[in-house]
Amino acid sequence: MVSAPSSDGLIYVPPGVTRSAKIVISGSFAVGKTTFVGSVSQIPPLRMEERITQASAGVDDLERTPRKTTTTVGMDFGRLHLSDALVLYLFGTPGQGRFRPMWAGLTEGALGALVLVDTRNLEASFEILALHEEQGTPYAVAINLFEGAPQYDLDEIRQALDLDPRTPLTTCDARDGTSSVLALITLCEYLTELHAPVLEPRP
Ligand SMILES: Nc1nc2c(ncn2[C@@H]2O[C@H](COP(=O)(O)OP(=O)(O)O)[C@@H](O)[C@H]2O)c(=O)[nH]1
Ligand SMILES: [Mg+2]
Repeated sequence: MVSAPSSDGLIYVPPGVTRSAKIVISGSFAVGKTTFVGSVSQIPPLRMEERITQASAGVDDLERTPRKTTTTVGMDFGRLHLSDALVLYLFGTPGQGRFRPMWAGLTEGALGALVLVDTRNLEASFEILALHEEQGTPYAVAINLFEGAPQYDLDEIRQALDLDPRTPLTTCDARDGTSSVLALITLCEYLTELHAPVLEPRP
């Protein structure tokens, strides 16, 4: 079902906005991508969710999130103003491999990606990280903290995911807007560093 923004509230981009960036929220199935986009978006998020049916039994792993009743079959879309002049457009990806053909389009033109990870299923993130590497999309990683999930030192997780030492690694609670915005800021700071002009020392 597609739910579009309602006609009230902050729908249009304010006139002072001069810069925008496309950011992708990615991660494996049921890691909290739709929840994340919903918690940070300042407009009612656009969602393309369908009810999970018997057809996904044995295909989509619902063991860790038994209350999950729908899954993203297109994308999530939200918008967030980081300042009066800068707006972020957030695109949440579907998690399952069968939606991979959509990836190229969804990530095209993205400045970077925030990869959500669940410590109960770290291996499921490998494919997503590899896809970003292949596409050359810079990314930061945020561990979405589920109750009862194993807790590891960030250094251990960095090692397990084989992350580059420069790749930012942080934690968040995707249900909490403030926590999610902090994770996005971690990504944006990294992207700013990547794009900062290298200052040559004066002769
Ligand atoms: N306990 C807990 N549940 C979460 C969190 N983030 C998402 N969920 C729940 O996990 C399920 C999957 O989240 P969803 O956003 O649909 O995952 P997606 O498949 O990555 O889009 C939903 O039932 C959410 O309510 C979190 O940080 N903590
Ligand atoms: Mg989703």
